[in-house]
Amino acid sequence: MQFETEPSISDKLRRRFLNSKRVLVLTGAGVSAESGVPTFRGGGNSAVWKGMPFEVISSAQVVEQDLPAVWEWFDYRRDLLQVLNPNPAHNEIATWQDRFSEFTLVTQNIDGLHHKAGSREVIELHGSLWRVRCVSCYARFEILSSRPRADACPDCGDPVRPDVVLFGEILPAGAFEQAAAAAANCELCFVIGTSGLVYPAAGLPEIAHVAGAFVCEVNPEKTPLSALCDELLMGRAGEVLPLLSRLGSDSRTTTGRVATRTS
Ligand code: BJW
Repeated sequence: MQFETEPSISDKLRRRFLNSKRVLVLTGAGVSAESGVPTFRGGGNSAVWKGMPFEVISSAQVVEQDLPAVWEWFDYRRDLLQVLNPNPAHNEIATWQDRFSEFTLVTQNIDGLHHKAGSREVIELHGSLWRVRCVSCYARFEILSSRPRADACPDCGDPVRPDVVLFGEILPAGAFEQAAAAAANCELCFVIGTSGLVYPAAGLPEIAHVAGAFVCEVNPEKTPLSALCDELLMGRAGEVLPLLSRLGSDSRTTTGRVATRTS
């Protein structure tokens, strides 16, 4: 889909953006799309690996049955990522941590691009492609690009696996609870580049909405979460988010195409 005009930003969102202190951002694969990272549900064949859809290769069952195949898939993706860089959306979000006094960034992404853009204290709900964990003692280790990845746990010698959360697996201890507490406490919540299909992450905007926050979705497509949002900024994150930071220096609202619901 082409967006030839900038999405408009309502006065309500503008006021919230300029005055809120407690802000939560939830990101998904779409925030990294403009960096060249394939999305999961964006169509095409990008999420198919040797004929296996990602729901199969990224499942707890395959880790148990064929760990080498899982490593092949994750090593391949890490090699692709090594040369990719944050885009204007990651960079914009990184500036927000100093703009709002209580800022929480929650991501479903495992690509590490928020960190690379300078974001600190990112809640990574689905783990990281840049870490391994031991299948037995659960020790975690960073993967350094300068060294070959470890096959065995340096502590106990058992095999290691990617430190990511696959379908049917539980999230890292405390991660969702911390994100849910921030969602329940925020005044403004951005939902950026996620299809809103995978739980429990997709439950966070609803927690924020029920607690009275203004919820704004940034996505070129509508999602199942759109209906609960107060405002939809329909466009690519790397183009839309920089418009928000310009609000402080521009008292006008922008005009153009947007689907806006006021509450
Ligand atoms: C742009 C853009 C641009 C494009 N700018 N936007 C409640 C109800 C039903 C089921 C469940 C439930 N609770 C739990 C479940 C089960 C399951 C689940 O949710 N299933 C559903 C699919 C039905 N959840 C789990 O299993 C979770 N575990 C769990 O709940 O544990 C407790 C439990 C255990 C056992 C039984 C029951 C409960 C774990 C979920 C782990 C998800 N893992 C993955 C793989 C990670 C590793 C890997 O990378 O291989 O995480 S799946 C995949 O989906 C990945 C993503 O993080 C996740 C979300 O995808 P995301 O980010 O939304 O991306 P896409 O591609 O779907 O969407 C991209 C969006 O961007 C689109 O909307 C585009 O339009 C947009 N876009 N370009 C802005 N430029």
